[in-house]
Amino acid sequence: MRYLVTAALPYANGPLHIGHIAGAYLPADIFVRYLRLKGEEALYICGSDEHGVAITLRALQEGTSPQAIIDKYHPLLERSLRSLGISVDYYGRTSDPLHHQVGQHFFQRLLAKGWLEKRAVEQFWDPQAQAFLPDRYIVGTCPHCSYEEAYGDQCERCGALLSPTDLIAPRSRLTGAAPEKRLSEQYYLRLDALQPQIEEYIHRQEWKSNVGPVIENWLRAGLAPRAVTRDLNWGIPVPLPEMQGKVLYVWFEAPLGYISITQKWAAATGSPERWMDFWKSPDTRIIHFIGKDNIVFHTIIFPAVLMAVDEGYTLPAAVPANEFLNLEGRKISTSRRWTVDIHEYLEVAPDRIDELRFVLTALMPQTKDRDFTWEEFATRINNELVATLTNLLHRILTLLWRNGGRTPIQIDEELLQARAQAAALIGERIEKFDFSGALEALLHLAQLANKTLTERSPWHQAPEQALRTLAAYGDLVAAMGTLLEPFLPVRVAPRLRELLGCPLFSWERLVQPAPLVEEIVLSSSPEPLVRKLTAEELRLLREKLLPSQSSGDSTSSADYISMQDFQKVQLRVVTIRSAERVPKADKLLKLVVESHDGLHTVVSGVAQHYEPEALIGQQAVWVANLTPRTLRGIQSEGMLLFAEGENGELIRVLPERPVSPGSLVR
Ligand code: B3M
Ligand code: ZN
Repeated sequence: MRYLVTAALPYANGPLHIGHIAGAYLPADIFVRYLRLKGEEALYICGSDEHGVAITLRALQEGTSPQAIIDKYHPLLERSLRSLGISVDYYGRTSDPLHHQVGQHFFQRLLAKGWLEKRAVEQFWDPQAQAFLPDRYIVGTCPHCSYEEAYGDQCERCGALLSPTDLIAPRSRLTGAAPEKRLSEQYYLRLDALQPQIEEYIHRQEWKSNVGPVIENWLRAGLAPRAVTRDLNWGIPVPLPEMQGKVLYVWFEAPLGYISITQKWAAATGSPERWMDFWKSPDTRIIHFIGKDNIVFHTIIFPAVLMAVDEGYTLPAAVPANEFLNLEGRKISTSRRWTVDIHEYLEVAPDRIDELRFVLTALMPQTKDRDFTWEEFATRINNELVATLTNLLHRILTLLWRNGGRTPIQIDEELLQARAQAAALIGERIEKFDFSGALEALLHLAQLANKTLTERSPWHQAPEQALRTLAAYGDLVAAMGTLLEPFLPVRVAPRLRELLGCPLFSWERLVQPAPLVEEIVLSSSPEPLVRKLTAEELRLLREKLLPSQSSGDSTSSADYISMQDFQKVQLRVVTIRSAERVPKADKLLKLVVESHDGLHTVVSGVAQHYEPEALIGQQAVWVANLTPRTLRGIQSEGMLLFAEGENGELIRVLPERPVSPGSLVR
């Protein structure tokens, strides 16, 4: 069996932060390092995702070109990953011409196979720029709070979900011109027709507990055709003459980057054909490490595309998506500068990389969101990594050094069995994508060794006796040089092996209760492998890396409203009784909600974030006393509240547990 391991291609419009690392890049790295120690052929592929509105918006905001944006962030992303010991075999980029060819080939193949259909959809046009405008490219006055810089998809000040038609005096962010409505032709992938094949694929796989239900929700709601082209002048041009000025939708082509980057890797090795060993062979398991916001793209859309092109592609064998890592109790957000960026961490604590890997593994959001705090960063390092793990090694090695620095090992059945069982359990948990559980098993082995060492107390023994006692730990210490490798590969594991003069052992040997070495010979005086984090260091980390709110988003006095004003807003919890799409408005849903005084109709701009069926019976927070307005001919009363995720997804706001419809929110 061989493995192709990928991690989500980060958008080249900003730096990597600890949430990205804990979400996808670190779990993939632990997994691939472990596979290699088992002697498996494991290829780790990643690269920059360089197309899409996310990139062009950033260019707009910085008054520069998309090319300048990706050329600024692509190297930073790769450098950040490699500095963290993320052992990507090839880090590519989707602006590469080869990726364009792959994207266009897939589009043409789908078209030829009849899986694409053309539709005319209403879009906004900038007559001056002669360009179609994504909703976020339109700005105007918010109908709710009169904020004059509200975007066409959402008002940043009051959070209202908007459509460009809601804005008062809408204007293009490109030229200031008033947008016009035009029909624009786009190609849609017929996911509806592909649903039977997709369901057959989904139901023959195992899915993590936090992934399966998300997929089932989408399947149960019924897959709708999905746009694979859009009006943008940045991305992979649609390879059809009549589609000038249009590009492939970023989420259609980005996963194809896994294939094009594998082709780049193969070419770089001098054997271009080798990419097919990973993408067109039944002997390969393809595993995509991603964050939960990318589940549908990796488990439904990408496999559907691979099946539909009918060119013998291997489908993903597992998509172990992680949940989100929060920072000090709040969502990490690059745009709101509430983040710990990797390149800044590397500047402040360049010799504490394994420590960050250790804490992010311990706090890995594998099946639920987790919270990173600097307090816990310090306690995990000092009380677990140092006190339990590296102190054990330091105690044994310093004592050994003081007693001559070398000794034949002594076989201690209890410790040998413990090491073999721990190695098996660590491997088992890694193979189940339970990386924090694997780390716990490693710490448990260290706790057991600490306990027996304290009981035997070689420091109270005469030198010869002490040496004999220490000799029993020789095998364990040698094994640690490899057991630590998937987790702490940047300094701790290599330094331990260097001190002992030990190689990396194959994992197959670690699970056998047979000695790995005959003697231990220390190459130099052992210094602590990890130092405790001092209060001063912690203060410095907090100060430098726990950012205050940037002025752009902090609430300045100009934005304050009086309590009297706020009390005018009537918020109530409602139950959604029905939900349906609004014809010719692919962002709107018509909801009927139940409050204390009966039923109300609300038109909500969440059709691209929620399938109607998924909302029925659910509760939400309703702004009850907004002036009713007519949207697409429907009288909409009030609005429901949704929070914005880091990648712009919308997440329903609801009470911690169900309450009776109409309950006031105070
Ligand atoms: N570029 C980044 C994200 O949504 C997105 C992943 C693409 S993976 C093919 O986290
Ligand atoms: Zn507003």
